[in-house]
Amino acid sequence: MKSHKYSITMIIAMMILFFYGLCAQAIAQDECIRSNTPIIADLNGDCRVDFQDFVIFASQWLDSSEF
Ligand SMILES: [Ca+2]
Repeated sequence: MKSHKYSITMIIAMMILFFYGLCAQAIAQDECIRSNTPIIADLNGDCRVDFQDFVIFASQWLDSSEF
């Protein structure tokens, strides 16, 4: 019989952590919008720090106004 790499308990725990993360992110985004408090790493101003912000960061990596 083939053994499973992950137990069902581990899979359920990972799912709970994933959905907890989604809820925490939604709460933080609501607080950002409600209080109009910017998040430093939120480069496009949508109250979420995600891959879109990373793309902006990476596209300007090593850019300089000195040249
Ligand atoms: Ca953003």
